[in-house]
Amino acid sequence: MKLFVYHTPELTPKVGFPDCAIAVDILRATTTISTALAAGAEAVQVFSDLDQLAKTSALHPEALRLKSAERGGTTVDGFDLGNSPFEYTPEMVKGKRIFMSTTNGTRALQCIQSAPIVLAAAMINLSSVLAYLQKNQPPVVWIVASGWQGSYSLEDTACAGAIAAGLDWEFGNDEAISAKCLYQQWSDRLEDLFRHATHGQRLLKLGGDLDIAYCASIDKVKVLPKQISAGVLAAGII
Ligand code: 3SL
Repeated sequence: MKLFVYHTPELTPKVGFPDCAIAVDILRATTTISTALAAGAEAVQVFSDLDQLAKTSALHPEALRLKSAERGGTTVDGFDLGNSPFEYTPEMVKGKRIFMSTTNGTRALQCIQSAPIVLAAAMINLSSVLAYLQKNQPPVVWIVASGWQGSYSLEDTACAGAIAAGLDWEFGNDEAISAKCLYQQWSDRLEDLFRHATHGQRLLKLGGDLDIAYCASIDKVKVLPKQISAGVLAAGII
């Protein structure tokens, strides 16, 4: 089994998809998607484009849909939800489909949606992702970090490293080795690391202190966000 890590969607190869591709956007999209599915959302459907989101969600029964959009860390006007995982309570999301667009995370998911297996990983569902990979042993796995508007992000790489550290697999590229080293260096201080990161700093300015603590916590939920059709993630079997 071989593990590759890519720091941004832009750095991810556009051809030759792996057996399994995993999107990571710790702050906060993949943490929020995991939270929503663990809280009983029917599915999360991701979009990079807000007009497309509006058109597709309009075809879904109104009582069973929620529209969620974040840009620059804040909720987009006119949407039901932003990107804080604390908004995705069972009372709010149970049985609903969430039509979601975020600055970077949903772009990472869209960039890998042609892979045969697509997962979303976060620290809060780390063991679920590891259990799936250990059980199914996909020969080639890519972890695609969302980064921030095309540049590297510390927190996504740390999560990629946590996955690498939990598997005894061959490394496919240097990024995978460095991600594992980063995680091992900070594994007992992940919340501190996330607060140092540029996106952590941005979220702190927006009042996201509790979000960072939650996003840094390991195994809060037992859920595996898995793509069931292009861009649609539901809770998969672990
Ligand atoms: O970039 C993203 O997709 C978001 O997760 C960013 S934020 O944490 O909601 O600001």
